[in-house]
Amino acid sequence: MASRLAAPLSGVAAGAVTLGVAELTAAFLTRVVGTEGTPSPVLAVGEAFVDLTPAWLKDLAVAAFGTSDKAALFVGMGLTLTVLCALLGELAQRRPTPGLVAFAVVGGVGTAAVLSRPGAGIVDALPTLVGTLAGLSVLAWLTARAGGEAREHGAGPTAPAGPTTPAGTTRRRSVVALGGGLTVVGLLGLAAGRVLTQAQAAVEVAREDVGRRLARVPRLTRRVEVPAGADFREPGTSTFVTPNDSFYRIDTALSVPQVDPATWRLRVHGMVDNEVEMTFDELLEQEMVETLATLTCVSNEVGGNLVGNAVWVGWPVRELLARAGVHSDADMVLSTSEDGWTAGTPLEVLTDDRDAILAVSMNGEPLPPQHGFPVRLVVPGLYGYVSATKWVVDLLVTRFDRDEGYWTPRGWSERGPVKTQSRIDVPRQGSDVPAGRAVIAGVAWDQHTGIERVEVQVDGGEWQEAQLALEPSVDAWRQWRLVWEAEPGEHTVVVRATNRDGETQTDRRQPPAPSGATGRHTIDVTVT
Ligand SMILES: Nc1nc2c(c(=O)[nH]1)N[C@H]1C(S)=C(S)[C@@H](COP(=O)(O)O)O[C@H]1N2
Ligand SMILES: [Mo]
Repeated sequence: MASRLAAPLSGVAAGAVTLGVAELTAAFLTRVVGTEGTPSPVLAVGEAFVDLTPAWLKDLAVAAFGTSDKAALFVGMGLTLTVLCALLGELAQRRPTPGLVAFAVVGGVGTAAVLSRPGAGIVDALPTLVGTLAGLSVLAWLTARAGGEAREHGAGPTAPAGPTTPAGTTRRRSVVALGGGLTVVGLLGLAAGRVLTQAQAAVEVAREDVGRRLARVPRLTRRVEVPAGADFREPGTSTFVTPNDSFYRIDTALSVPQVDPATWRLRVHGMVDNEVEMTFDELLEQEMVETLATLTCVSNEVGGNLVGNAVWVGWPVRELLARAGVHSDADMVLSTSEDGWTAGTPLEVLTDDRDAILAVSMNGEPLPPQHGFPVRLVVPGLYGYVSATKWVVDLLVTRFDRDEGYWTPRGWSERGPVKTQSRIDVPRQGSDVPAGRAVIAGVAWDQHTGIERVEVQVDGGEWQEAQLALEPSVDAWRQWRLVWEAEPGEHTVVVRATNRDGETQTDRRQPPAPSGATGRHTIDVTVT
């Protein structure tokens, strides 16, 4: 009796493994890679089915199942798929090749559903393809095990363990056990994948809601106006404000933390008079400021692109610390993210007059999930690793001799003030430049000190002062440009910046570790 189940169960196991592998891969795509479409075949097939359902049938379903119409849809899909897979298992047992082909066709239908979804790209098809391949292997393996060999050898007296022999029965029983086990594993994968993707979808909805609420933030004291003169718009250079989707991303999170603003809390504790706990709603009621700040990673190489400039909206951390009442012997705030990462920031930069903020918005929209939604720290003048905690949930007021941030025991400096830097954006390193009038341009930064002068040197000659763009904030980078009469031949171009304290960036080359790279960005170009 049990052995009768071998064939249908092989098909069902193959189906379950297909969906399990597909949903886990889909969760990886949505949460780690961040694709735009609907890479989940279960969701895509469900959505496509709803799209193809005539209106009257939809109305009927809603009338019959009410708000459970979606659950009913998925139950219906589940039953249909189970029956279909069982039949495919039977088919594969009798005629392996047509069985496997038919299974692949069903996988193809799932792939088509995924590709039919809005915003779908070719990568979105990957989970269904990988899943189908896994399912095909399971089907081929179980089918062969259950009796394929016997068929190949013919069921004569010499045939090893044919369908009717006792050995064949034993083997089919083992297929039932394996099939059952694989079905359970596949379904668990499916459930895990759905849970992971669902959290992401819920946060996307929450983020849209935050966007609507931010549009009417009641008390925004200062609004940033970026003057046109801050951006030379020189072709090939970075824009003054870095768009969110091209803003560099650095963090230790394998999958982007999904933090629901409704349950988000920020706790302030440690060396304070009163512990404070704050909800997201309470945070939005505070007097917000809008700031311009350039964020830099300590790992940025000279000339590198781990730097970006954005308009942020947030609440000054000093206000929150004042509310908590910081003890006079404290000198550090250890901020912790939802996923347990920490940064140790000197108390003084959080309490002086600079705009160190609990940011809720980046370039006019709620923080993108990968940049810390719903709340992150932005502290002008420090590298990100000691200040810019994304998904921040906890501020511990403490001392440097008691606590340390994530990167400190891993060989990076305890403190991370940014170093004066400048970068040549055009021409590119190694490029060909037509002879005649050319423009050399780029950016320079020394957050919270500001840039006073940028100079360019060609082939070891005189340092020539570059033209500077407007500087709407000393917390932001500054664009520069220089017109150059390029003469044919090989040329070396070097840039150096001087900050508003009159200090010129050093030419001494140092690697990023342990406290940020130094040296001057140098490029070689060929003028033709
Ligand atoms: N939670 C968390 N926040 C973090 C990090 C991290 O690993 N985890 N990395 C920091 C580092 S090293 C940098 S440079 C900035 C980068 O911020 P961005 O990804 O928004 O550009 O985030 C900081 N905040
Ligand atoms: Mo960083």
